[in-house]
Amino acid sequence: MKLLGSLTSPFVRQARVVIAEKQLTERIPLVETNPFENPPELLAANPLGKVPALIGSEIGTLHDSRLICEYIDSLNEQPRLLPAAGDERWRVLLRQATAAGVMDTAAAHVMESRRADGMISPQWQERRNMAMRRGVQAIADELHGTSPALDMGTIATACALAYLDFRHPQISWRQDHPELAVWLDDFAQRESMRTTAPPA
Ligand SMILES: N[C@@H](CCC(=O)N[C@@H](CS)C(=O)NCC(=O)O)C(=O)O
Repeated sequence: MKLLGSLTSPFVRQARVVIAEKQLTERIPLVETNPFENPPELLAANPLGKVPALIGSEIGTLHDSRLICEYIDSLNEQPRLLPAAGDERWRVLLRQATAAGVMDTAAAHVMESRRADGMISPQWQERRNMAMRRGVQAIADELHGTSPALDMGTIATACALAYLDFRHPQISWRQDHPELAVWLDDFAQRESMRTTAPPA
């Protein structure tokens, strides 16, 4: 198997962290892929032309980071990152969905800011800034006073917040949520996070 992805995408990082936590890095190496160059291998693997895409699974080619993460989680039990059933499964999935929404909004904001002069919409930029701030607020409220386990939700959350640090300093989320910043800084010490950090 191999994972097609870029070194800067938070969606790809989420899959890479899951792969690392499951000790599957040698079995599922990353093949650096820039989606904006439309490489034929990526277009064949994902009709949407986005990364990540997973090639060579026993059920064929997979795309979408959440689907890829769930498939990788099914490959072994060490550790299980998505509870199989019960309330905890829904809590983890909700946390993952909020983080995915922050990533979607953050990535769209980056794309908007790369448009030609005069084509950038300040209204959309502001709408996305507000959505990212509300997303972080929801994450902070949910994690407040807890010691969250390593799971699909916390991995997605860490990748989303780290992406805001990387691409969106204007959000200044650390000032508003110091407890969350402490949590991320601690989580970021994990080897899976250190080895997948975007290039400086
Ligand atoms: N929902 C997708 C989103 C993936 C995504 O948007 N990836 C970006 C990189 S951060 C991409 O490939 N963009 C290329 C494009 O939009 O054409 C997932 O979770 O995998």
